[in-house]
Amino acid sequence: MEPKLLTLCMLKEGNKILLGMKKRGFGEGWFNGFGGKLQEGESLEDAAYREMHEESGIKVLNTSKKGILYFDFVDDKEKLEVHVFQIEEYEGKPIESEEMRPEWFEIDKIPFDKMWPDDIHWLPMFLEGYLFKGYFEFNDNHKMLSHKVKKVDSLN
Ligand code: 8OG
Repeated sequence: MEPKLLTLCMLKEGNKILLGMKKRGFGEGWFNGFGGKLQEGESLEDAAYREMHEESGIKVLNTSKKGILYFDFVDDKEKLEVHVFQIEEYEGKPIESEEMRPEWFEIDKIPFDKMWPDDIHWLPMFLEGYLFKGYFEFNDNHKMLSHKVKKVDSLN
């Protein structure tokens, strides 16, 4: 089965990172970056800009892609491919949306215990500026069964 394509936008500024408490749906109750599934005909970049704006009020002006996360949900055989973008330039201030409550965190106070369990394996690489690819297996209860993350020279 073809993986579903999703985006994830991370906004880091100085020693802070903007995360959102997901108020509903997939990942509810956890902090995360901002993003979601591609709509019909959308590019990854288009989807990243749209989702960031819808979920946080931030208007993205420029991004760079930093990583790809591959998820295999072994129980229902669903596969996800999440493209992780760093926001390089933006306008506006974060505002709460129906889906997300944004909050700035200091880098050394990232609430990994309230985030997807794979994040602790790749977010530090992102924060250090590396390009990375991650491979994860999950079961239906959002339990991580295996993980592998590597630094890469290119994302192609
Ligand atoms: O459209 P929806 O809100 O369901 O999109 C899910 C968002 O969550 C999307 O931005 C991709 C992101 N996401 C996953 N799995 C994981 C994960 O394991 N860790 C993180 N940090 N984000 C994830 O779908």
